[in-house]
Amino acid sequence: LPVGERLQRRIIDGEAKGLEADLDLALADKPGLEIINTDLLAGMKVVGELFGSGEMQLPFVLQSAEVMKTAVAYLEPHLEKTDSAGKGTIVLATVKGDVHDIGKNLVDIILTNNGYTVVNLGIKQPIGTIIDAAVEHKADAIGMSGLLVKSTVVMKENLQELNDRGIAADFPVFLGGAALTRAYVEQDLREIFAGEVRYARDAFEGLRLMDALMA
Ligand code: B1M
Repeated sequence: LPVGERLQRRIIDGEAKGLEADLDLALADKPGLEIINTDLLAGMKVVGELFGSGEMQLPFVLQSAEVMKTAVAYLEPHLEKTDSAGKGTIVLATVKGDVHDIGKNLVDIILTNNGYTVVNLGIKQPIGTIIDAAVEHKADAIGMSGLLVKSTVVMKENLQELNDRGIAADFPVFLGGAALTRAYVEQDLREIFAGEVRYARDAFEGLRLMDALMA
């Protein structure tokens, strides 16, 4: 198999043995970010499909996720970085009840490499903790991630909490994760939120939103 397909296979099979050698081979051919966006994410997509159709059990999904994380960590030093720093601060979290963090951590890497300070709170974060961190760090924005359908409801409640505390206008909110749609965020949620809320389809849209905000 060509190395790209081999990497995809490693994610699907949760096979970490020989991973770094394959990543080195792939790096000789294309930039780290492209390896993540093509080969690795293609593998995770298949994992999601197999899990969704009942052909793959949860412990194997977890193994795949671990290999994905190992691969991203290995590639991180090879990712393009800008020299600029201190462009702005974002508090980032996976919302309450949700453990999915691979996408959130990609957003962290991309923003950090592009000069932003990211306060990454981790997974299953209640809105109170997110708000406290945003206030403490004088954040320019709050980013919430969530992959479960129920997380879309949590995000709505979180926006309502920002409204209720009278601080919606202080923190523009960016939302991302597989269960969201642009219409849900930028129509339904925008209607109930007293501040600015935007949808980010992927980590790069997250970066574009931060760049636009800080411009
Ligand atoms: Co879970 N899981 N999972 N899972 N899992 C999904 C989300 C699911 C769609 C799978 C499926 O059924 N096909 C399904 C949700 C269904 C639903 O809600 N309707 C599901 C389920 C059901 C569950 C459990 C409930 C299973 C169970 O226990 N029975 C459980 C949930 C536990 C919980 O959260 N309370 C669970 C657990 C797990 C694992 C722990 C095994 C593992 C997560 C490991 C980890 O993250 N550390 C896992 C995985 C790996 C997945 C799938 C297969 C892959 C997710 C992933 O990492 N994708 C996933 C299938 C899918 O998404 N289709 C699935 C790669 C990642 C890079 O993409 O996170 O979408 P993503 O990020 C993207 C964009 O969304 C965006 O940028 C990234 C790309 O650049 N983005 C942002 C994300 N956040 C952003 C924030 C931003 C901007 C952009 O700004 C703030």
